[in-house]
Amino acid sequence: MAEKINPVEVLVREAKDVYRKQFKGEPDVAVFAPGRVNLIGEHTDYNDGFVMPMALPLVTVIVGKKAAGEESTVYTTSDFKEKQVTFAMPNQNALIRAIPRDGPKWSLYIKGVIAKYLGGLPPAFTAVVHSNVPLGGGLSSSASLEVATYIFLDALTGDTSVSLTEKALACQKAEHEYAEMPCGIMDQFISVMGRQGHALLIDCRSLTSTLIPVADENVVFLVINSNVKHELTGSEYPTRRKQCEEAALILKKASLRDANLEDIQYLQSINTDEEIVRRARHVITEIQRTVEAAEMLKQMNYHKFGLLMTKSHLSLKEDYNVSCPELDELVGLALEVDGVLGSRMTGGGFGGCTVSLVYTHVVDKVIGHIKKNYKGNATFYICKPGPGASQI
Ligand code: GAF
Repeated sequence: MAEKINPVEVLVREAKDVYRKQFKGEPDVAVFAPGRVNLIGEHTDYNDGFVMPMALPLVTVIVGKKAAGEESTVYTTSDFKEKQVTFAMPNQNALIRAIPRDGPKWSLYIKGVIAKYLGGLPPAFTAVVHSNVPLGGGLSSSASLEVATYIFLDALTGDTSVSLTEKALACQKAEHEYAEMPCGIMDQFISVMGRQGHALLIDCRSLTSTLIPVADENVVFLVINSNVKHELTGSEYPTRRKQCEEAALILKKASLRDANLEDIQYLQSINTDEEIVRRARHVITEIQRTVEAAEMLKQMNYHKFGLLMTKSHLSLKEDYNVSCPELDELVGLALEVDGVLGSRMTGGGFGGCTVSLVYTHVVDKVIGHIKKNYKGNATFYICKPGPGASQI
């Protein structure tokens, strides 16, 4: 009843078939980069806090090869109106390595990464992009496209000089400047650094991370796509970032990472805008929950881990106001089933997915219960942590 997730090899085979049709040749490079589900630590990355995502077995694949001349052509198998773009590559003589920010939105992620690539001047190429990460579903389809592009360029240039962290930062810059989304570092970082069978606790201040095994067959993470996307994400995300910066400024802290619960009392005592106080309270408590949750996962204390997930959802709903009726409904329905240890929205919010920690033996029951009662049309993914991006 859950979606069947095709292995990377199948996606690569499909992408190669499309390439042969589109470009009448044989691609000689194939790469993939995963989407992610964030288990806990939401809206904390741009506050220098902790996050704990895992890489998904849902991935973006790019196949292709170098092309003669100075123009690259990319074809996407995703269901977009404009499926193919051709654009001039930056050339040796260009003072600034910029590519015009035009064309369909999906192409901006690719152009942005070419512009921010750190491994030398990339050659022109032809490529096919093929992905099974649901678009706009809060599972980082865009970061997986950026990171896949970066790894694809590495394969073309042969560069090995750039660290994984620098690659993630370059992809984040691409998203800031080309997609104009002021995201944190979580999505690009996990797509680059993910490890099979592990969640990753990321310290978004020091950009260091700790792998935590998730290998117990008795539990699974069930990702449920609400299949709704409210158009608020674009405008509300930068607003949340500004509100957090405002709270930190009032508290004279470098970021909310440095604040604690006493600071919330202080904000209240000086009559700070009530919304700002709630935003700060979410971030401060979420950072604490994430650190505690990492410890619980290490100890395989799923009961406490699940409770922290559910608390995280409530905080995102009540204090951060980034949930929506569909996500609340999915979390509520999941928690009605015995054997569901915790449930929360995941990603930026206003639609997209929830993630629930579920005993393996009840997962079909949870899916059945939600199919029967959810007012919308949900999609289900039973997810084990997959590997980070690489060439195949
Ligand atoms: C989006 C952003 F891209 C991430 O950086 C992160 O802030 C997330 O929303 C919320 O936790 O996915």
